[in-house]
Amino acid sequence: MMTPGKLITIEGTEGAGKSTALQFVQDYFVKANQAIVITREPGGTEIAEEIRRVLLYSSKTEAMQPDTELLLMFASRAQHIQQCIVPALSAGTWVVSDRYVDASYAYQGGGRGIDLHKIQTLDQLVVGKVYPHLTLLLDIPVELGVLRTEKRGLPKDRIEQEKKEFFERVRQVYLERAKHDPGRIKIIDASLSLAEVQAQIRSVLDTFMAEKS
Ligand code: T5A
Repeated sequence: MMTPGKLITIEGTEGAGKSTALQFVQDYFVKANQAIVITREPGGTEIAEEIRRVLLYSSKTEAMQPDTELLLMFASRAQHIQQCIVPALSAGTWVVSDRYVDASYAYQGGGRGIDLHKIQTLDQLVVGKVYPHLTLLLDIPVELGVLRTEKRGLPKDRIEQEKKEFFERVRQVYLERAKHDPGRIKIIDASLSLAEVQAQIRSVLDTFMAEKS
């Protein structure tokens, strides 16, 4: 019987360097001859990407309600899991996702202040057992992350326009989740130089690969 693939997720606050880390992780697995699918949330399939556009770039002037945001995140996740993640894992392919369910706890729970039980209910309903085997949490002081995104000079999406306090709460929830699940969530100090960040990621992946083989 085919050995199911592993699900690896990358998380962090804005400008922590997830996209940059993702490229490194992809190169790592190519060198290791490990077949992977790279994906992201919200998004990752055609329909989930449509939901992403509503979530991040809707041009409507009315404010999106926190519950709407939460449900759309999980709607896009349901599509992503069933259309992309589960088929890949079942075929023995590893999946690396730029954000996943921890982001809903951090952003909708921490940032927006939505009750934890609501998120847990959706988590059980939508994610169930399709939980990451490994999560790289790129941790960075909020101000430094913002500075990095500003340097990049791209327009801000709806969530990126939130205040510093919002992202402080997001960061705290991520760190709390890492504290409660240290076996899965590995904190990477993302405030360091690119080479140092990559060295930390390599070390975590080396350990993960050794444990899985
Ligand atoms: N969301 C998502 C929720 O609210 N709930 C959910 O459930 C989910 C799944 C998605 C948004 O949706 C929210 C969270 C987000 O707000 P996204 O596509 O994940 O958005 O994008 P962002 O989080 O906004 O990510 P960014 O693209 O802004 O930042 P990255 O990818 O973390 O950062 P990156 O790699 O582009 O790096 C930023 C800059 O820093 C430089 C890079 O070159 C780049 O210019 N950099 C470094 N500079 C110095 N030293 C280093 N070590 C560096 N690493 C990178």
